[in-house]
Amino acid sequence: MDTRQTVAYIGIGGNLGDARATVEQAIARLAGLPDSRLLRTSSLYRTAPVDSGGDDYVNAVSQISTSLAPLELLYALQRIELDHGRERPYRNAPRTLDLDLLLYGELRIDSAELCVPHPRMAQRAFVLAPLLDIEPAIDIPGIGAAQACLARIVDQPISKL
Ligand code: A4P
Ligand code: MG
Repeated sequence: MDTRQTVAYIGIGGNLGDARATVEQAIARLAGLPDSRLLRTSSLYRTAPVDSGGDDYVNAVSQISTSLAPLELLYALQRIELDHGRERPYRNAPRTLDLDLLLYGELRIDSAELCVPHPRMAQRAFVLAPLLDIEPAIDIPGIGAAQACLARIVDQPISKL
């Protein structure tokens, strides 16, 4: 088994049903990921939908240390989504639970199944604000300081729960 540990960041979001409870359960599931350790989780945020409809979302970001390969981690996240009744009727549909692999160390991946850093994270306050809670000086590989990305965003209402 490859025991090298990589620090990865997971974006958590939901806007159907009791989204706060779902996000809290998802964080508990992240703590149980195989070959991984949950290091830190941001505050929870209430956020207005971006490119999406329905109720406000609850969003958070978790930092893990893992020896899972990126695709293994993605599949484990998709398993947790499915266990929360996630359906995918159309792109950006309201969802009980969305788990996105935001960052996997310094790695940059651009495949059909997986793009890391997550391609839209630098334009989204609901990702950047919780990420910066955990790691205020973090850089997004290929893009730059997350703090500078957040400073450029306007009109994405977000508040701590
Ligand atoms: N995929 C590729 N790269 C990744 C990655 N880094 N992490 C592929 C996760 N998945 C990745 O995702 C579609 C496919 O993307 C997957 O099969 C995987 O192979 P999905 O979760 O089924 O579909 P989606 O969520 O509709 O698309 P996506 O791209 O995850 O949407 P976004 O961009 O994440 O946007 N507004 C607020 N306020 N809060 C939110 O959380 N979320 C979205 C979803 C829109 N608006 C939002 C929020
Ligand atoms: Mg997703």
